Amino acid sequence: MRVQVAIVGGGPAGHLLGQLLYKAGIDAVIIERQTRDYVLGRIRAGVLEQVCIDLMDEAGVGQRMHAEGLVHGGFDMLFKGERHRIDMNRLTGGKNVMVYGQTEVTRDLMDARQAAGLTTIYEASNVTVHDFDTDKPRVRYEKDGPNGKEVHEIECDFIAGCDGFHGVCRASAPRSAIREYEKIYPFGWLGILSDTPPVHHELIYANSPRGFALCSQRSHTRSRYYLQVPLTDKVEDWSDEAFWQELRLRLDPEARAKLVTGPSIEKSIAPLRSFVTEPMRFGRMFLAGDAAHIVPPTGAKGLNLAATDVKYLSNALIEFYQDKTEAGIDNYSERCLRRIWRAERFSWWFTGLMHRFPENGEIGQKFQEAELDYLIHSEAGARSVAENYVGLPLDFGE
Ligand code: RFL
Ligand code: PHB
Repeated sequence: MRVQVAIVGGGPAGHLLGQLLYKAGIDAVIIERQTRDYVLGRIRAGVLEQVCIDLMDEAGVGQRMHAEGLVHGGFDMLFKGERHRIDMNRLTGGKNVMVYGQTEVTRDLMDARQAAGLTTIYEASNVTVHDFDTDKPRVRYEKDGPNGKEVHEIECDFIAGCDGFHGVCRASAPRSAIREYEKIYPFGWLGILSDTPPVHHELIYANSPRGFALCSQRSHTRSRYYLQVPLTDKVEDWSDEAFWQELRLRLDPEARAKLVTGPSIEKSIAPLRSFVTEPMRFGRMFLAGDAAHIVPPTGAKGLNLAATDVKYLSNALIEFYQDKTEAGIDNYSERCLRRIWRAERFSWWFTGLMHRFPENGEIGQKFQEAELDYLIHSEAGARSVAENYVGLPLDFGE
């Protein structure tokens, strides 16, 4: 098979790129290790920034998102037993975010791809990338045949590494050309999804003496909650009842009274990490999304960053094919990384503000409380949180 762009990874980044390239008449194939159902079964992001909403529209898949997504103009921060609202909409001059799950984003993109008759190769095993230091890169994978091990090869002009943190593309970049920055946090997030009405119409980020908690949602009838837990905890050790009990203890009396509990339909623990790869281009292979960077989920930035990488990459590829210029390609890494570091900084800072760090002692906690007090009671402080939470525009700083 020969295509212009071989996209490794069929998560939200790979699928959005596929759709934006298709709209521009560029021929691409997606090679995904898992099945479609497996990809859709991963419960992850829930909050879309305006730039991500705009990109869904540009990709022609925004219809269901606008019908079912919930527009939020603010969120609550809970500390010392009291809730304080960050009025994002007012503080940013009218900007909002949208609650619409990553699963739904991916499903809409997959459906559009299928309707357009575009090729996605699911269950491709042993994917390898080759010759991206030449102008004839290749992607190989195994599938079909007597034991599923028949080798297939795709020739292309470019490889897009949209294969997430554990993917093959970043791992194949020459070690001498890559620099990685990493911070691992000493706790994880235990998440639960349940078909119960959300405890509040907006999100609640809670800093409690028992650890961080987040009350999020997917719809008026489906809730998503998270608890800060030690990395040593196992998901099997947490019964639904134990989860709800602990969540109640981390909320304020009003939320505690309103909380509706029910059986979990998904429960998992995610470790928290800050991670950035520099650069994001190696010859004719580009990294985008979680393949290049990870943020702790506190700032709700991961999916949004993946979407903006993809926008910059599709623009660069469109310029290459239509205007015969490599300027966008040459600029890709630098352009993405500036935005990425801004989101990394915010996500790291917000994580530090909201979680318990026993190793920082009582004074660490006092500093945290003082900072929260400042942010809530200073217009400038609250605006800084709001501005970062709603996200940067695509052309920021230009
Ligand atoms: P993904 O989603 O990991 O998709 C990568 C795809 O590549 C496939 N793959 C391979 N395919 C072929 N060959 C290989 N060798 C392959 N190796 C891997 C995988 O099967 C997969 O299908 O990366 P992508 O597309 O870059 O998307 C990134 C987002 O998934 C991620 O940043 C967000 O989920 C992060 N995130 C959040 N982001 C937000 O913007 N807002 C949020 O509210 C938010 N909440 C969250 C989150 C992530 C969380 N977890 C579990 C880490 C909440 C949580 C709990
Ligand atoms: C979610 O709904 O999964 C979610 C929302 C906000 C975050 C992280 C995750 O900051």
